Amino acid sequence: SNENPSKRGHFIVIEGLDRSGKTTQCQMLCEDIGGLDKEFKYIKFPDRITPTGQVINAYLQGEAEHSDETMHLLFSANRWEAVQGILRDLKAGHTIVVDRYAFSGAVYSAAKENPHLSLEWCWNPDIGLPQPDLVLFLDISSEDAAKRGGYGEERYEKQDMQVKVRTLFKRLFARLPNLSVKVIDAGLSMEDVADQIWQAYKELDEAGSPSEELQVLP
Ligand code: FDM
Repeated sequence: SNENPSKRGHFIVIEGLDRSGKTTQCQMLCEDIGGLDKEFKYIKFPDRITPTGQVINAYLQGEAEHSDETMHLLFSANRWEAVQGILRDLKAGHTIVVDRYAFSGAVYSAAKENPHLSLEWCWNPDIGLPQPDLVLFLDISSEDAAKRGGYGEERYEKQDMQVKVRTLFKRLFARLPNLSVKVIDAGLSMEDVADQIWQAYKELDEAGSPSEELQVLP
């Protein structure tokens, strides 16, 4: 149980391409955190349940068309509407594991064939969101990702898009020097990836509690 209930939880984000194993790894990490008798929450963006999330879901499934700019701002709003809950849970001492966040938000939009959506423009609406204590980037080549049973039917699950997304993730992380990013080779076995994630979690946990005051995305 929580030895010091006044300490806030850790805020951990897992990012990566489609088929990098993100969702499985989030689940495994949550199970391991729960196994330590610690409280945790799992969040996935986009959250397809909320009103913005329902529009996003219809768009991703090809059932609705909206401008690139509109969609970009809806993905961001879908995060902003979760902020109060995130802050409340962290304060209550719960660790939060997030499946995709502002980093996916910026790079998937910036990967589109639309000159208006520069990486900088795409990053802007997420400035000020709570900054994760740790970002785990599950890195995999688009070829290896595609070998895992092929991409699905959703809008962005195409190889040329995935190639651009991977390059943009690296460019974005390079622009955020104060962010703690750990790159993990997601081409390894599920167990090896999980081990590396667990190692990174323990380092974060043992480094003492994160600063009480959460940073925000710059
Ligand atoms: N995606 C995800 C975005 O384009 N912007 C965002 O802000 C987020 C969070 O939505 F192709 C893309 C990434 C992916 C699609 O994600 C759905 P999941 O993880 O497959 O549900």
